[in-house]
Amino acid sequence: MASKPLWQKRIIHIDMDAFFAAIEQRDNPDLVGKPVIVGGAPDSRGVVATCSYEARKFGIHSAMSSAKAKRLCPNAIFVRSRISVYKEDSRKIMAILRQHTPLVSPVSLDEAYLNVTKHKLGIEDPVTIAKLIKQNIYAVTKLTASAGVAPNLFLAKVASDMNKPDGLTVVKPSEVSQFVSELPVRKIPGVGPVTEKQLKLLKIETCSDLVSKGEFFLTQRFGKTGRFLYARAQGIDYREVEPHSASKQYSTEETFSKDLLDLKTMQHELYLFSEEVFAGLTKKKRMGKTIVLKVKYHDFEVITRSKTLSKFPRSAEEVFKISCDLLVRKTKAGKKPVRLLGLGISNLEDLKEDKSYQERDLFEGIL
Ligand code: TTP
Ligand code: MG
Repeated sequence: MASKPLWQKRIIHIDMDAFFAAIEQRDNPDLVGKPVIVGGAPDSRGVVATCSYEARKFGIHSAMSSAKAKRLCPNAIFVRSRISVYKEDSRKIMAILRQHTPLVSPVSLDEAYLNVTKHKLGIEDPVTIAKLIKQNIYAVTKLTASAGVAPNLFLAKVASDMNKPDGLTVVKPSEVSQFVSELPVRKIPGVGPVTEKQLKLLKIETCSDLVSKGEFFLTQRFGKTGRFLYARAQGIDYREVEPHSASKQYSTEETFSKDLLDLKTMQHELYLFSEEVFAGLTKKKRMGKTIVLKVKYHDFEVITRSKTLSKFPRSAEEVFKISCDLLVRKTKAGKKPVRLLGLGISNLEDLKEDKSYQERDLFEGIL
């Protein structure tokens, strides 16, 4: 087949459309065609988990406060999350993906990467495979998915987002340069509003602008991130689809019924979170060296602060101490009211595969 040498690596990224909201519309025909918001009630302090495409026309999006969403669209129908139902659909979707290749890496409930370079049934054309997957998913769940087909994970992810809902976007190896050239920097996963703003000050708006600045300039300015941006801007991504990296972070968070100003109360919350996260991971026989603290202030500014240790944390107390240190030294907690606190451990690894940890565990009798 002529296309074979071109497609050295065939990656598909699948992302379900308006996942939670689409499930609610599927399960309740009265909601079809209407602005549906899944998440907290509008008279609570909750937020929008997601909303139907009909609601998005009003400017509503994930993480917006439900109260604001209600102001933007007074006729919107608010529905509470039914996580167990969404998890069951997710399980079915991931099982469908694994019918095509064992190399499936779920990123969240509704999103996964597949490496289909060697397809289980020998299908060579990745576009045919993506079409089949979308059909399979619809047949089983009655939900639509968007797919991106590309020679690497980055390009596949950007592509899947381009023609939502029910999209299928292909970036052939020969089209990579053209595809990235006019791509806004904000489309690079990892570039948020802050980085976007910094880049804009330097007159960098597209991937072409990044490339023309050169690697030296970008690394001088942004360190490791500069190198990362320079690679992505050329469409380069050497990451592999790792089937076991289902969850890279284990975390918990809470939106408080009243904003917190008192550090002691926040530390108490972090103590409970540390116990939950450490015990949860220990039970799963997984652990990570990066402790991540998330703070959302009363004005909805969200920050994350993290610390990476040289060894796995040994106890919930250790996680607690690090999170308190981050809270006190790296956030405005105590000075600015806090609406939400979250704590996670990331860069997770299987403990079974890490001998040093097992040895230390046995020695210290942790598990
Ligand atoms: P997304 O894939 O980001 O969003 P989506 O599937 O609703 O819409 P899109 O068509 O743009 O892909 O997230 C998947 C689900 O994760 C989403 O349905 C709800 C949940 N979610 C939250 O609960 N909170 C959030 O902030 C986000 C972004 C998603
Ligand atoms: Mg989605």
